[in-house]
Amino acid sequence: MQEQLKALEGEARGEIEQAATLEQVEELRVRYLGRKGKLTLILRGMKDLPSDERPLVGKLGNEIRARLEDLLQQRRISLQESLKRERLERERLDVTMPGARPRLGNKHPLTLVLEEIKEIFMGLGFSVVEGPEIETDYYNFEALNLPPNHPARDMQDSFYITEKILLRTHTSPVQARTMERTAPAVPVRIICPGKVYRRDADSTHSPMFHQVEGLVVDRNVTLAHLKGVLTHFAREVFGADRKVRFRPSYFPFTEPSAEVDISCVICGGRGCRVCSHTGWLEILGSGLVHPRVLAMSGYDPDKVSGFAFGMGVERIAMLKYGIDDIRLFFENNLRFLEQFGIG
Ligand code: 2NM
Repeated sequence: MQEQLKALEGEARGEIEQAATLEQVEELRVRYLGRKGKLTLILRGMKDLPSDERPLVGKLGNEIRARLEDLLQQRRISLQESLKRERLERERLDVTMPGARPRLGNKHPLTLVLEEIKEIFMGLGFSVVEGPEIETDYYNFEALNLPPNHPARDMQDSFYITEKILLRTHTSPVQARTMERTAPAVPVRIICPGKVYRRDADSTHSPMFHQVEGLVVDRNVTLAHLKGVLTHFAREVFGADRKVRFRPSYFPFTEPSAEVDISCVICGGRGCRVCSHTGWLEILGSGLVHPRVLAMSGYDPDKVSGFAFGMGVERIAMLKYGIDDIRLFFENNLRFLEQFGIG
């Protein structure tokens, strides 16, 4: 029986040393030391031994059990350690590796054009003034001499919130508010950039778009000042070799009024599809501030005069960059947006 026990220990040692997983170690524990295991099975035979041999065999059995349990535990520890080592090796992280650089973005084309416009006028002594996008009909229409029958006053053409409140259709109300605050003091030299809203949508009109309007009020302001400032502006944005033309027009808030055209950026004035074979491109509207507008804002039109102008930022950007659909500005398509300047 002692021989049997020693043989069993040898067999178990061999197998435990070969065990390659924790599951196999557990299987071996059950097979050798479990309640129905091989050691238990052999020790059951003790009842047939002479009583003086039993203590010795019992002691040997206990010793073998203790040694095998020890061996199983060592095997478990060494397997756990090698598993841990493998996992650490697999998940090894080189903390000296350079990080993933986030892609540097670029400014929206409208931001670039807006910044350029502001720089030009700031260089001429204008300040930038902003105001509310939600306006009263007084500042959006009445203070600007827009007659009650003007199409912009129609529900069909503007976004009304109540009978008296609407989304501004131009940034002129900021200028009316500024004149009202400043009068009778002069000079006023401001540009007013911002979002404006009109019920209109096609390839050249968006229900929200951006405007920059400008205003100068001072003593003895004339059409010559208007022409000088706007010619300088047109040539700064579109090139020093542009021809600039002032074409008579009509706005309720200016008298006289003029559209400002530049020689076509595509054909140079010979005529092409972009300029509808006229050789000219309209870039903005302008005029001398109507005496009634000055008077409503608190100025004496016999003492001061002014000129004003307004342009669509999207239109300027489309002409400058050769963009043929205004919706491209608002679709967040990176293939479009990434084509314009950096930083
Ligand atoms: C334009 C064209 C002409 C304009 C007039 C005024 C104000 F407030 F002084 F009356 N602000 N902007 C103006 C004049 C705007 O946009 C095409």
